[in-house]
Amino acid sequence: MKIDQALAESKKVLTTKRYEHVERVTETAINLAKRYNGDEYKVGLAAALHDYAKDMDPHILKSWIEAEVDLPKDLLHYHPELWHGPVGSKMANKLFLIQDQDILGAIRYHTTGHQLMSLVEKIVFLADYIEPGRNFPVVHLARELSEKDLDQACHYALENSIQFLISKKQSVYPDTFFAYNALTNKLS
Ligand code: DGI
Ligand code: FE
Ligand code: FE
Ligand code: FE
Repeated sequence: MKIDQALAESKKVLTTKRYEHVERVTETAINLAKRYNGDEYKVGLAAALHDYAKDMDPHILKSWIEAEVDLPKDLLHYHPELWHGPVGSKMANKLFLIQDQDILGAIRYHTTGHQLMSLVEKIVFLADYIEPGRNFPVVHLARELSEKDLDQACHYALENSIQFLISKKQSVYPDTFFAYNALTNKLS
């Protein structure tokens, strides 16, 4: 599948606003791949499909999580916002026949991260966080870090996401802590 085809598929199922975010994430991810010697095709394709399931009915997402043996059922005890990545990766596999584990992992883990992130996974995770349409307070430093050190930038994004969720008295999915801890250890 070509990146343009993947973008066209996302356009079919997303609101205009969400689709424009996907276009910006794709461009941001390809630029990060150039900087960090990542596979431009893999990050571009994963970014083009990362929010494929974002605007779908939570009942549909729930039924995919229940049906897919290798999707963790504990997701159902966390916020429905966390469901579109894992389900989107399954849809990319079943509907578009994508089999590359790096691409599928980047879609699956783009919201939470996970313990052992590949280069492609880190790039898509970070691109989603820093794309030019984002305007939360700490995004500026995240963008600066993204030009210097991919691990530090991902670590900063994870740290701020955890702090943000806690400040809102929301739960934090364990994979987010595993991703944060792994990079904390790697960077210290
Ligand atoms: O799909 P996007 O809006 O582009 O971005 P995303 O998939 O990274 O994040 C979707 C939302 O999920 C965002 O508002 C923050 C929230 N989120 C991320 N990690 C967690 C979380 N929400 C909860 N409750 N727990 C988490 O661990
Ligand atoms: Fe998302
Ligand atoms: Fe994200
Ligand atoms: Fe996104």
